[in-house]
Amino acid sequence: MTTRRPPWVLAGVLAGLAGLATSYATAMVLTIRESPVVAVAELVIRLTPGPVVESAISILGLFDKPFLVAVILLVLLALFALAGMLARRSWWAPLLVWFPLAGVGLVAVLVQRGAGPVDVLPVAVGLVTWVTLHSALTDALHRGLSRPDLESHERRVFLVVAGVVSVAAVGIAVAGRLVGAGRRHVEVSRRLLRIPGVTRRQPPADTSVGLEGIAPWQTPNEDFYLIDTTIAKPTIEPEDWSLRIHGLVERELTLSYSDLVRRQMTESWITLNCVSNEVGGGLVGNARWSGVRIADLLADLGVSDEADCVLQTSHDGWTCATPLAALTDDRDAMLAVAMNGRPLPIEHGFPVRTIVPGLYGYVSATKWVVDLRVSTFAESTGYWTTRGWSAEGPVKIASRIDVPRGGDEVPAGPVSFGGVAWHQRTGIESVEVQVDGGEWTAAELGGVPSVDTWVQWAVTLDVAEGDHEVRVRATGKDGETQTSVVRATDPDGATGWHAIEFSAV
Ligand SMILES: Nc1nc2c(c(=O)[nH]1)N[C@H]1C(S)=C(S)[C@@H](COP(=O)(O)O)O[C@H]1N2
Ligand SMILES: [Mo]
Repeated sequence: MTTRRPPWVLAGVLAGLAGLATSYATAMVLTIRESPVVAVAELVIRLTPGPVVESAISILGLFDKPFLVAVILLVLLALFALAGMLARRSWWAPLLVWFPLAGVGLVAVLVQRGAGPVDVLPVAVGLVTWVTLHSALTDALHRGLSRPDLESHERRVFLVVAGVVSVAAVGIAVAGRLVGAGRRHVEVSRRLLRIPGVTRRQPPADTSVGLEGIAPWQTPNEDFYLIDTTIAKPTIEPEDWSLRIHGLVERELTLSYSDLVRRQMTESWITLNCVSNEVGGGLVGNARWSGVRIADLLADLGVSDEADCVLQTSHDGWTCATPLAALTDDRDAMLAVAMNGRPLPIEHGFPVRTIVPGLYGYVSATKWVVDLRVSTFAESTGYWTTRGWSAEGPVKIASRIDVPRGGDEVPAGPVSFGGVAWHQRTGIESVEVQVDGGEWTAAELGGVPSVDTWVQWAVTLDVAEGDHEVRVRATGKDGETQTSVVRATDPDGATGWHAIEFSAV
């Protein structure tokens, strides 16, 4: 067997580059994200200690990320070459490169915010391309080398195949970029959008109780929970969006985006909840939403007395039926165009979504909304209600402990407890905590601009050395105290008191 290395290195590198090309093209066409290589760069940044990142940025300026991506590409090239050389020895040795690398890629795409199954595809497609081509090219080398007389012929064939693979890889990457350009352009449109009447505002100062570790009263867009059933997020240019309002109305209406934003803008702090939120869970957030009140729109259209709900449909075909009363009473139920003073992020429903204070998202908060049909519950059911969830979804009173975290060790003596509580449409009257089944103590409450947001709470209690359990319960302004009865999220929201264990030392 000849020991010439270059053909093996070339085979490995070509197969690897082809895999990178198909992986890049898949990411461009099917997702709104960058390629898995960029995901790996972001993971590296996340795992690198802050001071190191800062000094890298200060040395490299704005080029820190391109530099890191270039380093990762060089490492990949070396690994592709290594896999090629390993194939010279045995068929299985390249597995030692393929699988760890695929594993790193998978972890990197899956830890991205709001990652779903579609984000795995670029890694999978890239791996399959790489492994298939790698095997084909190195098989050809094995065959050629076992017949030395044919070497020059085999060599020519090999070089031709190598050339074709390189051209095809570049072609696939460029095509992916072009096909994906349309959906990517939406992010540019979104960033450039200035919506009249949308303002950015700090939360009122008194909303914070000033205890470190509690969820901030205003949830930043990039930390807001994400729930939807879509595989690839809809990407809709504002000028391509329209909303049809029809059904049991005297006259129907179709609104364009510019029709919508020309109307009176309402801005309101509203907490959004998922019915699947477990007691103590994080599927809840509070933001300042800007949009057009649905009650005003419907009032102009003459809603029939028979109607009791509005069936909402999103661009991706998701539906929900919302009680008409919640859309026509005095609450700020709106077609929202902005979240915390910025155009809605794509994953939160750009360009328009519905927000209804006091109802769980699954019956009200349609992202990418395109159709509102005024109807009756007898006639209309939504995506989750046909799957056994309750037709009406008022948000239940709830409270959560954010500090200390479960399992924390704190110094014995005065210990600060804090968290959030909410009872939308009603408001929170009091929050109490109890350590080890002892007395309930009332917490101090932060301020709130309306009954539709959560409230921060904090209290300091003396705690002796040892292991402890702390529980929390809230009471609404209607005098209703949160029930201790534990119920699952299915079919209409969890109940029970949040409790955590901690030790004082
Ligand atoms: N188009 C669409 N809208 C949707 C959903 C969905 O699956 N598809 N899920 C709903 C649910 S269950 C919730 S809790 C909220 C979550 O909104 P967020 O992802 O902006 O936090 O969106 C609602 N709107
Ligand atoms: Mo939800």
